[in-house]
Amino acid sequence: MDRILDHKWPDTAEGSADGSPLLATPIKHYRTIWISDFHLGTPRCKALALLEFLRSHQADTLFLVGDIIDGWNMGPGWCWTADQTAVIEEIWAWRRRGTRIIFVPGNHDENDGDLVRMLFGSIEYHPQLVHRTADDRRMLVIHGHQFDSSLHGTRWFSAMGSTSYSTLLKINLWYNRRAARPDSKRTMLRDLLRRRLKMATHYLVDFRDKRVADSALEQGVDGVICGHIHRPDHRMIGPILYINDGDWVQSRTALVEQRDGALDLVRWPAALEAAVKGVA
Ligand SMILES: [Mn+2]
Repeated sequence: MDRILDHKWPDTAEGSADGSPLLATPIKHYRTIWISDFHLGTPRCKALALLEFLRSHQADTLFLVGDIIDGWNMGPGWCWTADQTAVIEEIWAWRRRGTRIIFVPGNHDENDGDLVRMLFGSIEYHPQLVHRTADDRRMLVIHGHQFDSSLHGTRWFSAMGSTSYSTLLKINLWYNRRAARPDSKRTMLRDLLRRRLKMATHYLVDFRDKRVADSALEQGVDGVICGHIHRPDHRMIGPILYINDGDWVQSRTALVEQRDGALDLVRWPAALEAAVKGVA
C-alpha cells in the first residue's frame, strides 16, 4: 500500500546525552530512496534538514533525481555552507556503507557533470532509467524538466513556479501601497491576479500531467518518479502511477520504497532544525 508518512521526532529527541538529537532516532532502512532538488549552492537549500534526513536513513539504492547542485546559480550569488559540505560528505558515507548511488541530472545540473563527479566521485549517471520495484512495477525515474519542453507556453510554465507567484504578490503589494486607490479597486486587482494565476496554473499543470502520462505509456512503464516542480505528489494519471518526490528547498520530502515494494512519500519536519538552532 502506498502512503504519505509524516516523520515525527521521538519525544526523547531533545534530551540525548551529547545534545545530538539524531542519536535518539532509530535509523530507518528502505530498499530504495529517491530525493531531488536540493539546490546546493543556493541559500534556499534546506541543507541541515536534509542532513538530518540522510543521517536518519539508509537504503540499498539512493537516487539523486536532479537539481542536486544549482549550476544556474554559479557566480556572485553562489552560496555554499558547512551544512552543504556535510550533505556531500554524508552521501559519501552512504556509498562507503555499500549504497548504490544513481545520479539523474536535472535542468540545473545537467551541464555540470564535471562538478557532480568532483563532488560525488564516479557515481552512476543516467539522464533517465527504469527502476523495478520489489512488487515488480516498472517505474521511469527522470528529473522531469524534459516534460516542459513540449509545452507551448514553456516560458509561461517555468514562470508559474514560486518565483512568479511572489512577483505577482509584489506587484499586488506595490499596487495596494498606492494609498490613493480606493479599497474596492485594490480588492479587484488582487482577485483578478489570483484568478489569472489559478487558471494559468491549472491549465499548464493539466497539460504537463498529460505529457508525463503519455511519455510513460510510450515507454511501457507502470509509473513515473520525478522531481523538478517542487510539488510532492503521489496519484494515478489514468493507468500511470505519477510520483513526485518533492524537494529540499520547501517541502523537505523523499520517496521511499518499502521491502514489499510499496512507495511512500516521507515528509521531514523542520521543527528539530529550528530547535537545534534555538530559533523555534
Ligand atoms: Mn528542475
